[in-house]
Amino acid sequence: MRYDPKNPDWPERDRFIMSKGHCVPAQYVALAMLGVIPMEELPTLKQLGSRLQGHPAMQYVPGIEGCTGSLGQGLSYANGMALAGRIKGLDYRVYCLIGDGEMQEGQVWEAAMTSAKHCLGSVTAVIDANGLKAMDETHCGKIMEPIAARWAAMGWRTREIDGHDMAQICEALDWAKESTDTPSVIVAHTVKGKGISFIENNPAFHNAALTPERRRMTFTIRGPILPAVTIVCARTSPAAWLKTRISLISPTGLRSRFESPRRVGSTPEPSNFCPTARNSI
Ligand SMILES: Cc1ncc(C[n+]2csc(CCOP(=O)(O)OP(=O)(O)O)c2C)c(N)n1
Ligand SMILES: [Mg+2]
Repeated sequence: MRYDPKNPDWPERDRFIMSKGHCVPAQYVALAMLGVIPMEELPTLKQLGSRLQGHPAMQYVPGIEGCTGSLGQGLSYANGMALAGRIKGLDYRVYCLIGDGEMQEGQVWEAAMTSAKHCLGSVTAVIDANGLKAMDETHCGKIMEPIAARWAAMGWRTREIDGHDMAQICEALDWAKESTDTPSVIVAHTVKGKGISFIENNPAFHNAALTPERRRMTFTIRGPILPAVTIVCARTSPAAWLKTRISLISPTGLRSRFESPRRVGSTPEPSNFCPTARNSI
């Protein structure tokens, strides 16, 4: 993305909309690694009085471009920004991360048709296709497959990738940038909770705090996390990268600071609403 961390309001910056607003903690970490917000602020996540709330609040946090969290709205934001850029003669790009469960909101499809109708080549949607939503498998609400074919039918360029493979992610983002008049969608196949054995693919951990016992369990950071940190931060600020890497590796580092006492609570039972729910722990 074209972005200057020292000037988050730069009119020509690329925009990112976290349409699946509940994932904003990941964005806070990215903004902290870029130096837009202080790293020390991260442990205040979701605490009363903190500006780092559980859903994005653009009025409080620099680098947040829209107040999302009510699912389904982000692509409409992105379209508006792309049209504004066209009217103002600015060539920035707009990226929008959408959940596969979120796609069950009709507004997503209205917005997708709008992007294509207005030839918004500056818009890139990324679908987090993890097969899960809040309590069950995504298909328990409505069948969303085949995701890429549906977007293609509405006039989008499509690409499917392994969302945990950083090389594929970078390649797909470069591919999206080539477009001038057709919006692009990257369907990223992912595993929810990737990297933490008892959370992976387990709907019970959607927004669940960890019990003290589970907090004591050993976490294994694997998969794309450290490579992702390496690529993103080495491209921007090597110093921030080093600081974050030390923090992630350290037992008293970022991960444990995230688990503040206020967030400890009971872990809900997995839902049995969907007969095929992957609810084993
Ligand atoms: C309009 C709206 N309805 C319901 C919710 C509650 N909600 C929060 S996250 C979520 C699940 C979304 O699933 P998905 O988009 O697949 O995201 P994932 O769980 O995979 O991160 C739901 C239903 C919401 N935030 N907004
Ligand atoms: Mg999902």
